[in-house]
Amino acid sequence: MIPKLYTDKANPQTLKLLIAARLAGKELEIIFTEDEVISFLNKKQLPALELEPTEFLFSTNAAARLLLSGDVSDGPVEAKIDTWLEWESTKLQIVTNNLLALHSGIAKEKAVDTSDLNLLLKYINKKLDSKDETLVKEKLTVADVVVWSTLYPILSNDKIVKGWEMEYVNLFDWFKNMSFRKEFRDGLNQLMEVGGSEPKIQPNGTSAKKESHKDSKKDAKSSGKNNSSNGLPSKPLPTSDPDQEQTADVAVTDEEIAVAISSWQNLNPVMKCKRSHPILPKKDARNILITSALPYVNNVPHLGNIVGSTLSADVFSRYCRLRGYNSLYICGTDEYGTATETKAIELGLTPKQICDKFNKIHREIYDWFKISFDYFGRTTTPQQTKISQDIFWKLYKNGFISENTVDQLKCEKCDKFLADRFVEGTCPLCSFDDARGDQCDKCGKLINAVELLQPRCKVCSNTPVIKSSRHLFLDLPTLEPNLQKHLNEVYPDGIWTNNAKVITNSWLRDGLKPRCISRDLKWGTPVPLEGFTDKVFYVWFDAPIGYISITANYTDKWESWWQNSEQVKMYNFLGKDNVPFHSVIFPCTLLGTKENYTIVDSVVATEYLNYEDGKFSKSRGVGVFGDSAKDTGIPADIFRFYLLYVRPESQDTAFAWDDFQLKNNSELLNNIGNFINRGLTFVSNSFDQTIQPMKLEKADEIVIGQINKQLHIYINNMEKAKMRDSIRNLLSISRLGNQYMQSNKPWVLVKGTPEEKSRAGCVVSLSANFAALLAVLLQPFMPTTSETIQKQLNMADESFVILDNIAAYLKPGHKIGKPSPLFQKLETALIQELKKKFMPENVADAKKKTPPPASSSPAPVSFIPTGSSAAEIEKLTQMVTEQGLKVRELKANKAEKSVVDAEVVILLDLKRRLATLQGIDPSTLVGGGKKKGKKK
Ligand code: B3M
Ligand code: ZN
Repeated sequence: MIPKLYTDKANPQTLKLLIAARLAGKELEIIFTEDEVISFLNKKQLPALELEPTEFLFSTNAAARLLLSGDVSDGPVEAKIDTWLEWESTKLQIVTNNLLALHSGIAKEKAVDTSDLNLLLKYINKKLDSKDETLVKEKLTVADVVVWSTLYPILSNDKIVKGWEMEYVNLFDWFKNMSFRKEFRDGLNQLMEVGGSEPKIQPNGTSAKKESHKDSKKDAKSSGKNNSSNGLPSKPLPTSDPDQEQTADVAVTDEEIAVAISSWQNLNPVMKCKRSHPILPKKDARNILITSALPYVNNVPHLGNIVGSTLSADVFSRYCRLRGYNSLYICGTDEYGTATETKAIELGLTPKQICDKFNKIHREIYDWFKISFDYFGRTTTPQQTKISQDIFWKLYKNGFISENTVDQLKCEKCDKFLADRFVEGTCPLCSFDDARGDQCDKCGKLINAVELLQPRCKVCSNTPVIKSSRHLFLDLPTLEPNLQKHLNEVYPDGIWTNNAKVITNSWLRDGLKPRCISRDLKWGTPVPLEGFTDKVFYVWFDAPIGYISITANYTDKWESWWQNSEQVKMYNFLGKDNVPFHSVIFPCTLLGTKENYTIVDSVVATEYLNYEDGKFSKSRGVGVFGDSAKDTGIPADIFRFYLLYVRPESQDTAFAWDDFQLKNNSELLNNIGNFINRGLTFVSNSFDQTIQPMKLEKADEIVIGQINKQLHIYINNMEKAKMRDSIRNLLSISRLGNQYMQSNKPWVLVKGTPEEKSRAGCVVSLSANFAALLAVLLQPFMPTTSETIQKQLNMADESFVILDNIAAYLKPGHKIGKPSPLFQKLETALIQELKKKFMPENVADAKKKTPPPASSSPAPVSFIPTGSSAAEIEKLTQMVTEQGLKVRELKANKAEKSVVDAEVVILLDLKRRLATLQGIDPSTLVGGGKKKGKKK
């Protein structure tokens, strides 16, 4: 039978079961029994879970665990879960129940003693690491469900929780993380439904009527009323995932409002420090050195590469600048090594030509994406040779370099030592004859290339011979204690994503081994030691030194950044596969010099971004690569926004076109775009483009308080490089703004009495100010859009700054510029075409089913901002020409029809846009490429 859950009104214990069932994907039949006992029981004990007829479970912890039992864990995990469950039922529940009873009974003025609870909260906070997402490491378990459910009534009640967020940072991080989970929110909604009348979180996509403006007083009243039985406050959570919630309620206390109003009235947003190159560390400043992994020159980066390193670092770096920190963002191409040599052979170019070619490609891509490096260099420079060799000599003189003989396969025909991936052969274990140089794909055995039977050179199929070669090794085992000491120092204050810590710790747990740092290659930094001068440094020894040499090419005072560990904090942004080189090997290299090198303080690593249901693949043409993103005609800002919205922070995520379209149309167009444009148009049309006096009423003060609270959370998230969360905070601010406009109806007021008209002036001027705040907060994510808003608001550059609290950016009397729409709708036709274009295999399948797109398909969106200029026309003309060429080339090469069609749709769209700009009726255009009406 489907288990039956008997429950009464809004019982937090029931919440555990509702969430557990959702997590387990199990169905429950819910039976609401107001105050009746279950017939055959002689006392009321709810909730109760009836598993089989008359077989009841009354312990909610046991029941929750049972529901989740599909999820079997190993012994140690089970033991930890036990400990949490017991702690929750014997300690936490007792304290929270008492507290809630007291809180609903006691007069408002009297403060309730929370010291018992504080001890317990402190305990959880201590148990959680700053990067832990769950109570039992690395896994969501019933412990999270149970503890969260019991804490929910307390932690979501702002009357009780005051300033605790700052005190129990880890606890609140965990609490909010859980609150973002769909199962938790849905469980909560269901509980509210059982509880009856209270406002509930809107499920995704419904158009249920929203209350236009909810102030904190109203919240307090309603929760007081409904709290009698269990004290479960029924307001939405303090931070919200817009996926789940379409209203933007933020409860604020009177104190929070007071702080916000005072800063609103007194703060003057002015940027104090001006940036001028070269940027050097300053005494008493927050000196932040930011790097993003140096991309190899054998490939064009795809959207996953971009979000993981350069884009993430860019957002952080832009944020630092807006906060007035003294930051420097360094990157460049990683040009040495086998990968470059191989690419050169493939393209018939010299390695140097490859480097030049790809350095340029990378630059252009990052330019287009508006990645604002302070300096973008490359590793093949004299500085690199000098600094790498210098570091090597220091390691050598300090005794951290040893020598050893290594057996390697050499292809005599190619005159090359073969890296593992250049050999194939027969597996020595299972005799599979297509084993790779590092692993057999049939039996899974890890192979040392020299063990392969009948090895073949992958390039020429010749049989390589075993040659021994002397190599240099970095003595990581001896350096390990120094590294451990450094990590212990930087872990607590730095930003170490969970994956960065887990990977680093697992290297240390296994014990470090000596690492070979030389290679028998030509394309690299020469090893300067006698006897090894025919070799180069291993690219992973050399590449991170690139950060230093690139800085040295930026400023000859590079040591002030790199040999200044007291004053400089270094943040590395990268994908998780690069973690050990940044957290173990490079730090050991620098520690081994025994000089005052700046060693990483923060490793911010992303998980992987997938493309739709699979992986990006250049060879199969799957996914959007940096150079093709711009050919879509969609502005870089939209890509930036979406990539950061789905940034793979704690798990792999995916770039999906349907979702991309949805987020553009809902969050950008309907939320932010709508809010900003509405407010500004009002100021423009009804108030002569002039900001009006703002005499704050209670409703204004509340919304300022609410927005200030979101600003705090935004800053807090950004400081931890949780960009994905920050985006949600700024979307909440916009939602609050929309609600504020909606409930104050300036369009009605403006037609009323003089007082009403001046009230309208206040409302729209406040909204314009919120737009100004949004412009600033949006800048790290969408720099071009931010600049457009800045222009529309006519905001001075030096007022573009993020302060600790909200401020009035636009004062009464300020004249704004000319508003125009910020975003364009993404039409389904275009999205469908792009899907096909970037998923060739599917094109083949789809071709059979769907008729090819004709020129009559709905007009794809125009992304050229309204208001034409000669420059835009020129740009579009060029795009039309290029796209036309592309189509002709495809046709000439007899490309598949659907591929050609996809490009034709883009061509037509470009032509249509050009026609619009030139004032020609686009419907008069003929089909792309078809020589209709044109005679030769
Ligand atoms: N070039 C690997 C990569 O592009 C490598 C990073 C070097 S960071 C110093 O993924
Ligand atoms: Zn060969």
